[in-house]
Amino acid sequence: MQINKETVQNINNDAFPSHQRRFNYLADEINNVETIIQKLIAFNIAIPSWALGTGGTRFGRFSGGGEPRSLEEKIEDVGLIHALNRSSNSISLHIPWDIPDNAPSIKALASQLGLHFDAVNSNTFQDQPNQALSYKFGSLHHVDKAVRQQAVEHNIEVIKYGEELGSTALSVWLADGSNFPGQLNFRNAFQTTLESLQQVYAALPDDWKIWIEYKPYEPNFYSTTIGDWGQSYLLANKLGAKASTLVDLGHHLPNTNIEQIVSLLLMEGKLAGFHFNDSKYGDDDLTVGCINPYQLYLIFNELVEGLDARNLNHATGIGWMIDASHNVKDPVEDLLQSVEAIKIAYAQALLVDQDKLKQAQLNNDVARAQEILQHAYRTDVRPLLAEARLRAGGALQPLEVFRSLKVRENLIQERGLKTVTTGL
Ligand code: LRH
Ligand code: MN
Ligand code: MN
Repeated sequence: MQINKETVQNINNDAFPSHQRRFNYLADEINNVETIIQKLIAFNIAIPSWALGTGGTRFGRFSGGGEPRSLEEKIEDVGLIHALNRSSNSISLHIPWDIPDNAPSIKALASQLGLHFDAVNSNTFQDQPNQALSYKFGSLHHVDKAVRQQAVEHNIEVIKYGEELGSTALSVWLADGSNFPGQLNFRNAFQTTLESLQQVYAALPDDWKIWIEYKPYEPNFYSTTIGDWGQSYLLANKLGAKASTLVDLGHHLPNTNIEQIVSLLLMEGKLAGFHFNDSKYGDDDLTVGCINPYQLYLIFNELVEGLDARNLNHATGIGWMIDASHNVKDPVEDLLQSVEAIKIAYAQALLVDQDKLKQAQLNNDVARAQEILQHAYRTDVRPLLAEARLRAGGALQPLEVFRSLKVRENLIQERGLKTVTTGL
């Protein structure tokens, strides 16, 4: 199924008068509204191929039906999301959950839908059928050199796939760690990880980057070899200019000040990008902004301030990606909500009067500084997002259009009710 522009426009016409009232009211209050809208139009967030189906938990999985059964169908689903929100123009593949064997036709399908390929992700946290050696005790840090070599070769293979598709970044997340005290020599594990990553780094094409994700626990519950941003940053520094640290919002211990981490990584030129999601307890992979939207906004405030300070373009140079998993919601609806939440946080951060904030900070005027931040956060910026979508040819109300066009019902007709997809 595809959604064409005319259909979306016709539905927009009905919603337009009420949108216009809301937009005019808000636009009156903002002096740089045009600049903000242009920034919102330019801002896209990559969709992970593994989030287009129902993930489930280790206790069970309840298929929602009509889920993509192949890479082509995953790309089609991202095409649907992008047709509705005009803010999801790329897909991030996870190999071997996705095997892009026929790159030219995969690329053609994507570009026909206005999509390109974001970072490619390697997978050395699971054993695959026909794999010679097991990752049960780790991959890039394994005590056995042969296992490390196998994992290095897998990463190099992923780069090759990515090159054929036009990706320019390899995203690496390792499950490597230990479950019990004494199981592992921390320094050896870190050192072997570095040496393995150096081999992968050496295979990166000139214009490529390697993004190193960290996570404090799970699936290992005593230690993780790249457990926090310090360990990732250390590796990225030792590797070189093409390496940087990827921040998955769910990969922190409770109450970690993520915005401060973001600000320092950005300052050091070592912020690779994000895996956006939200969580209450651990790596819950919930819809972005559903639990702690204020934290998300504070992260974007650091980004806006920090990127401006370094004169960087917000739309490029940093990996903006969702990493979520769905148990009870329609994956496409969930992803539409996540993209909306990210753009809301971005728009609110763009409203912050950075000059006044700096002044308040210099005066140690704590209440004023807090007021400035909270004023922007408490502004309902949704009409700005809707206006940006309208101008970009998307839907004023993406979720409503998804439902009114009965997209899921159509996908179930096409693909069946009991579908199994690869991924989380
Ligand atoms: C690990 C992780 C990592 C994987 C993805 C499937 O928790 O966040 O990014 O690649 O989940
Ligand atoms: Mn992640
Ligand atoms: Mn995760």
